[in-house]
Amino acid sequence: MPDPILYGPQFSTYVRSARLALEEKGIAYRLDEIDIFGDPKAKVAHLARHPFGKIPAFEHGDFALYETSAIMRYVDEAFPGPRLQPSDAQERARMNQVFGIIDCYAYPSWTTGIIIPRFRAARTGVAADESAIEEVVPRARRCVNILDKFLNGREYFAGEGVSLADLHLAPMCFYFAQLPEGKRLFGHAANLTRWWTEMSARPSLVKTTPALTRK
Ligand SMILES: N[C@@H](CCC(=O)N[C@@H](CS)C(=O)NCC(=O)O)C(=O)O
Repeated sequence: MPDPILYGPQFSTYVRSARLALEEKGIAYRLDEIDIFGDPKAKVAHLARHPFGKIPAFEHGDFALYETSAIMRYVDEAFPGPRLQPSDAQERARMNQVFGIIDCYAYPSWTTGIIIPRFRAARTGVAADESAIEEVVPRARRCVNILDKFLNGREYFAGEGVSLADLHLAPMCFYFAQLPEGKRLFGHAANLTRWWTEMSARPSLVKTTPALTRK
């Protein structure tokens, strides 16, 4: 079987989540940084891999997959290496719950509501819509507080070691913790701050640090 291929630019949080699973398992893979944001032809061609036009997409031989959580679970289950999902049913349920929180509540508030407008403003020089950002802050705060509570008295979100939940959340924290809103909210979340400090030092995170940083 050939090495798996992950499609998507390195700066994408979802692409990085899938990469982190591959890195933590110690799997050789190829990252194909298709430019769906800058190249209209690449965007159209990508629809053959992902009918919703999102990133990442994944291939392992003739097996093709999209949706980050499915890719991460497949990577954990199909390859040797450290297990990234707890065997205990309740711990695994907690991991799955954190996935739901990330995808349904944290991504829309942190990433769509704050990270993307702030980074776009830094790149283009056009001011962000501050009132739109302020409006989303309470939802972003709720996510921070809930995730912080989950880490009360424990090192990782689920199980004894790092799990897919930690690896899915970390890429978003990389961007959010650089921004004024993220700094402010993380300032009231000691568990999440401690967790993020430890996660950001892991070799898999260091190796996949996005080239895109805020000017
Ligand atoms: N449900 C998808 C969401 C992936 C997603 O939203 N990816 C973003 C980048 S981080 C994307 O493709 N954005 C491009 C767009 O929305 O056009 C998954 O879990 O993989």
